Amino acid sequence: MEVREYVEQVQKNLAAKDPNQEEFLQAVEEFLPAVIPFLEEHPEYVEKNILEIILEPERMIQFRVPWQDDAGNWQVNRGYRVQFNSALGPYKGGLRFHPSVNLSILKFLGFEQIFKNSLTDLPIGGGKGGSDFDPKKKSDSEIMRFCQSFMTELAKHIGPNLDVPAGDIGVGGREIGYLFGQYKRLREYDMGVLTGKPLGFNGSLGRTEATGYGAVYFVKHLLEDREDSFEGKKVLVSGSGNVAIYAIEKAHELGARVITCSDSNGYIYDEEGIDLDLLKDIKEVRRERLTEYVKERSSAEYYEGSVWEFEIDADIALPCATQNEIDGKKAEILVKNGVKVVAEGANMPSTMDAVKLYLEKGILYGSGKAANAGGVAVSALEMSQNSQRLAWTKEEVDSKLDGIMKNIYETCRDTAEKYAEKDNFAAGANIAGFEKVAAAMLAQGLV
Ligand code: NDP
Ligand code: 2IT
Repeated sequence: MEVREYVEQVQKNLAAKDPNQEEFLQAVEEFLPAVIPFLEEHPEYVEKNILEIILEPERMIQFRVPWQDDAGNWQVNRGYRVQFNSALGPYKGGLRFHPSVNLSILKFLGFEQIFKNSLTDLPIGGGKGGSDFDPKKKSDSEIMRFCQSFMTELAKHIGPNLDVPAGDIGVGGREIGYLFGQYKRLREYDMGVLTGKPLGFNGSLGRTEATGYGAVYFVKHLLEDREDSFEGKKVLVSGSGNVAIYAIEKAHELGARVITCSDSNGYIYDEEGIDLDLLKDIKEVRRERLTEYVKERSSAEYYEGSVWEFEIDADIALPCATQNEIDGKKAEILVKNGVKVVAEGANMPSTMDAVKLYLEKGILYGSGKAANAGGVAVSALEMSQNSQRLAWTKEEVDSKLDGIMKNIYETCRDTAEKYAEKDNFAAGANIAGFEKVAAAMLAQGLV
């Protein structure tokens, strides 16, 4: 059978099995065509039906999370962990707490995590988990009780050599702290069971910053390759959470001016550049909405809706909020705005139509599994430090992160040239990520 026919058949079989898993099907549809040229050179993988095997998570866990709110009412949420692939190491990937969480979203995230983790060249498999719990407007005690109940079940399924969760949307240092405390009560003080731990108890310096910094480092290396830099560039950022904040911080440090950030209600346009101290205070300390920002900053304007509908000249776009925030129409606005580089701090923020347009228009595009790999890479460095019972300095971690992002950029670039076309970094990421995982799976007997 022709490789293309095989790939189409695999896609059809999956769509028939999981017709309602829209996001998962989207992530697969973006991935599979990219690996065709690689498979054509490696027929042994097609003979062994590697694609259908890799699309099936090794294990999925779903559980009940009952918890009591401050008014004394009992509530219940769904908890999940998708243990997708352990060819390269223990399952590794974040936990997302957001009302939209379902199996489709977690399977898309877990699937992409396999190849992202492979690109880091560190010994980590792929997984993802979370809950449809909505952390907004919850008290600190409610968050704690929820985390304790969630971990009471999850603890049965994770461990430093089995599965090592971390944060994602709605899960940061506070939540990881509560989750860790509960794991410790139930099992033992095993610091390697979670990453993104607070600095006071075996977290890694630089993990909080890693995803945002990493996305900017990815672009930095891409620009350096063209004898260009961030200096003087105008940057559009979406989101105002962990990834967005540290992408803004590093972009400013490298001489750019970030003029937007957003949340799920609206966005800020700050012509003078985002005031990061104010943003951090509002989001990290006070945990308030972005509308607070304009009250305290005279150069800023607030608009409802999506930042990607904003018409303004800019050079670089860093989507750092959530999946499918940029569709074809919004991508057209980016093109009109004059954006030349899109690098994804978020996971799958661009729809297939948007990606198609980037490639058509020659926009340099770093897909999430390459551009946002810095977070999980520093998570893996946290695991190394925990195993050694040693803590590295912030400079050591940061220089390793920069090196890893450089390597990821170059791998995407070189693999694209070898198998796809020049500057198709997304294809390069898919192929290079897949190559290592597929080889390991084959060598391990396709288990
Ligand atoms: P946070 O919870 O810290 O922040 C999420 C941000 O995105 C908030 O500003 C939030 O706004 C916004 N957002 C969330 N959902 C939506 C939505 N449906 N529509 C519009 N805006 C939305 O999460 P992170 O910063 O950690 O994660 C952001 C993205 O980066 C996600 O795609 C995540 O998977 C990805 N990522 C995260 C990594 C990490 O280390 N944390 C690593 C790699 C990728 P609001 O407050 O209104 O909800
Ligand atoms: O999407 C991601 O890579 C993350 N949320 C980080 C995962 C991790 O294990 O640090």
